[in-house]
This record gives sequence, C-alpha cells and structure tokens, in this order.
Amino acid sequence: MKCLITRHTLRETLGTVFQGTPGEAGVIKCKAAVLWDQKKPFSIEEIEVAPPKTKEVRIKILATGICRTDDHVIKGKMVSKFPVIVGHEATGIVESIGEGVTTVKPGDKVIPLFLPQCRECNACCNPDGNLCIRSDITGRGVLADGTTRFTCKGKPVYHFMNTSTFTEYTVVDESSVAKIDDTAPPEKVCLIGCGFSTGYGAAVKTGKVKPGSTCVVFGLGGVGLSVIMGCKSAGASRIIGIDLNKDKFEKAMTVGATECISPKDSTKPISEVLSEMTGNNVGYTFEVIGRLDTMIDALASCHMNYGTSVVVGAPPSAKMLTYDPMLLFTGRTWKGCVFGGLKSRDDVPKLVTEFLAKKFDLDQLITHVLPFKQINEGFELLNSGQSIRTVLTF
Ligand code: PAD
Ligand code: ZN
Repeated sequence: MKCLITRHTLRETLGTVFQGTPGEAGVIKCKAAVLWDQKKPFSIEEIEVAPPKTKEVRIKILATGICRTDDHVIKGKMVSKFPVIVGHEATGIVESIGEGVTTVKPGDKVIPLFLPQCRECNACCNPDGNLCIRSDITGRGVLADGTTRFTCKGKPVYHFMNTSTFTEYTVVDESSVAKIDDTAPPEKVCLIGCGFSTGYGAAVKTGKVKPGSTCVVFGLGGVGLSVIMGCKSAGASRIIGIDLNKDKFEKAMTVGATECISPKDSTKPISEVLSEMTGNNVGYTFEVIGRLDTMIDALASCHMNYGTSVVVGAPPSAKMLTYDPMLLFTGRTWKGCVFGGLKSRDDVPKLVTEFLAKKFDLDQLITHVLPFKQINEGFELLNSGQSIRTVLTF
C-alpha cells in the first residue's frame, strides 16, 4: 500500500525514515483498519497520523499478529472507546521521533509494547513487578499526554493499549517501544510483542515452573502453546494440554505437550480427571482461555497444597467470580500476570536475541500469513478455530 507523506522526503531502506530534527516530522496519510463500533468488521480507511510529540515515537509497521485480545474489543468483552485502531503484536521501523527521545532513533527495528515500562513507577522499580503505571488496561485509548495522534474523516480515532498496530503507521510513547536486533525477521518476532512472551513468561517468570513437575494448560491457542513452550524449557516432565477443539492437539504435542484431553470426554469434573491421571500431583495449571468457569477449574486442578494456578486469559470486563475459599485455605497459590510478568523494554530485546539463537521456534505458532488488507479474513480464521496466529504483512 502506498502512503502519502507531507512536508518531508522519504528514504526507503528498511523502512520509511524521517531524517530531520526530532519533533519536526509532518502528518502522514496512510491506510489503517478502523473499528467504528463493536461487533462490526474492520474498515480499511485513509487516516492521518500526527507527528510524534515530546517523548513519542512514530513507527512504520512491518508485520502484526492477530491476538484474541483484539477480538475481545470487537466482541465488546474488553472496554474500549470507538472509533479505535486495535492491534498490539507487531514489528516496525522507527520513522521519526519527538523531542527528548533517547532510547530509539529513526531506522531502528522495534517492537511496540502494549505493556509499557517507564522505569520510574513502583511496579517498574520493583524486581517482581511489571504492571507499569502507564499501562492502558482500562481502555483510556490515548497517549500519555491524554490525546490521540489518529484522525479519520475529521474525527479523532482512539489508540489501543499504547500500541495500535493495525495501521501502516502508529505513534507510541517512548516507554512503549523496544529496539530489537536489526536482523530479526519482522513477520516472526512480532509474536514476541504479545502472544509468545505472555505465555512463555507465564510459565518461566510468573509460575516459576520447576524441573520435573507436572503442568496443565487450559486453552491451546497461540498463548497456550507458548505456555507449553515455557513449561518445557523450564524442565517440566509432564505437560497436559486441554481444549474443547481437538484439532489443536497435534500442534500442542509438537511444541511440547506430553498428552492432550478434552473436558467433553468425561462426565467427571476436569479436576478429578487430572487428579486421577497424575496421581494427584499437578504442580502448575494455567488458564489461557479467558473464561470464569475455566479459571476456577484450573485453580481446583492444581495440587490442593503445593499447587500454583496462573490466570493468563484476559478476564471478561465487569464480571465477578465466586469460589470456595477452601480452595486457597489448603495452600494453593493463585496468581495472574499481564505479559507473562515480563519487564517489556528489558525482556523483549533479550527474547528476540534468544529467538535468533534458536532457543525457541516461533514458526510453530504462525499458521497463516495474509496481506494487511485481508484483516477481516484473519479474524474469521481465528473465530472458526482454524488459525493459531495469523500474521498480517504490509
Ligand atoms: P485463542 O482463542 O487462540 O485460544 C483459546 C483456546 O481456548 C482455543 O483453542 C479454544 O478452542 C479454547 N477454549 C475455548 N473455550 C474453552 C473451554 N471452555 N475449555 C477448553 N478450551 C476452551 O486465544 P489466544 O491464545 O490468543 O489467547 C488466550 C487468552 O489469553 C485470551 O483470553 C487473550 O485475551 C488472553 C491474553 N492475555 C494476555 C495477558 O497479558 N494476560 C496477553 C495476550 C492474550
Ligand atoms: Zn495479545
């Protein structure tokens, strides 16, 4: 797709790069997939992308993955303002920077971060924290200064979780972008911006899976498969995958599951089935679906005393959970994590380097690659259960 860029000339190298003084780039007109309202398809529109203000970065997107969290916005399960540009799992090239930006420069290959790392707030300063105060998990839909950089047909268009990657160009705060190795393949490492890191981190960082343990993963989508990869790399000896869709089992076994079951195959509660299968020895469970009933199932399925259960699936907005406190009284640990508990700006470049060193394989997660303009088809593949990750390329 062609972009019309005003006020400055372009250089085509790895991407489109503004060579002038920080803060002096012009408005970019480009194509974006706009969601005008919930429960509506994406509409490819021409939008205006304002230049980056102080401490902001404008990025040309090269590739972006489709994640269930984007679909939660379409379905109204996650709070958002409309119109909005969603998408949060991408690789891009820095096109221009605002004043005061020091950690990236035009031409750098980067991953936008839906979980920022300002390196100043309590969560960023605590070695165990990662939920930066600048995170937009409540759906404000604006950058740090309280405004948006997108307009379409004269109307402001909202941002999504500090990223908005279903567009040829986006603007993010400097705290929401990490420079990565220049040689990284964009259509693969985009998954490190969300799905892979969320799942892998949930196992190694939040769950702290121990060697020799038994792990159970509820939900075998892109994030669940990444949990399996994390459990395997942490040395788990048994990894049981659970999904209603048995078509997901083969891939789960390929990435490290030792067996897979469907809750539909037994009339007994899944916690009993798992207890019988393992001799009552499930060390870790991970809920990677985003449903209240499976969050309780996962909690009840880990060992009543030394088990740990991690909520990874995004909870539906404004829903409450009722559970028997005896589940916790006996000693279980119940945790959750955003972005796998990882510190985004520190850990994303390291994961890219580990990927390049072949420590893990992202190809297993990518089932489809489509041109950006076929975004609606990408979501149909997700909703029909056919895809793990579809990557859109520009
Ligand atoms: P996905 O939809 O590709 O995978 C979910 C899987 O769960 C599918 O294979 C379904 O068949 C299966 N499933 C659905 N219902 C059930 C059920 N009742 N019992 C068993 N299996 C079932 O999604 P994904 O892998 O992209 O994302 C999974 C969740 O993780 C989703 O809620 C998403 O919003 C969340 C997420 N959280 C974070 C985070 O930072 N915590 C980041 C990214 C995604
Ligand atoms: Zn995601």
